[in-house]
Amino acid sequence: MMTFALSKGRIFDEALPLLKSAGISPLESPESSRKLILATNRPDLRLLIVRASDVPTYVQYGAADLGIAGADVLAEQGSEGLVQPVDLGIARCRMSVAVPESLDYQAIVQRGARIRVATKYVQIAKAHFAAKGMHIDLIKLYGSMELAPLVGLADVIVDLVSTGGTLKANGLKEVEKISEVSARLIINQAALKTRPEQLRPLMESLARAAGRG
Ligand code: PRT
Ligand code: MG
Repeated sequence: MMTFALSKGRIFDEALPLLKSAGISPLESPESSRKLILATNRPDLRLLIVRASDVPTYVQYGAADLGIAGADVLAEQGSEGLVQPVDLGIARCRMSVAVPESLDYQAIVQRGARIRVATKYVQIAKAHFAAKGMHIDLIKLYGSMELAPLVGLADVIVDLVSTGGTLKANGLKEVEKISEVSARLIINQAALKTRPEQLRPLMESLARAAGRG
């Protein structure tokens, strides 16, 4: 049996066509079912539905053999014990710095002022501002980062942007792109070593489905 971890919402929705072209169909949808383990048309493959940020953990500990995780999650949490053989090219967005429309970010950078940064991505933000030689105070949030600058909790945020609609709706602007983000296939390194005959064909058919085989 192979166990495949993924999150519902955008990752599941965009992974579904790839799974289909790799010959995998879940027997139920995670949106309509409350089950967290979903059977598929393949008796040797089941899906685990977990939080997006928990996918690497399930795969690292071997509770799942493989999974799909955003590059943002992997960069933030590390990827020890994982191989990342395929960029699936789905759930694309970018990690960016954003500030209120009225704020002159470049002037603040040039002045070398200390800024307050609100984000869910503490490690990514630390590395980004350290590389720029900027001194920051980090405020860890778990969501709705866009609110923080509007109420004086922070000067800037680090968050994912895709259409830019959320920033715009909240009077914010993107001032720096930190990285491009897309979802990756991740596989437990030990499982791939001990059961290559099981995991490699699945990995290869997903790579082909993603146009990367
Ligand atoms: O919701 P939960 O706490 O369970 O976890 P999650 O929010 O991490 O999960 P989910 O399903 O929302 O996101 C899963 C993955 O999708 C992320 O880890 C990213 O790799 C990827 N992804 C792609 C995105 C976006 N695009 C995205 N736009 N994740 C989040 N967003 C959010 C962003 O944080 C911001 O609030 O959408 C908003 C911006 O969107 P635009 O279109 O208004 O710019
Ligand atoms: Mg979310």
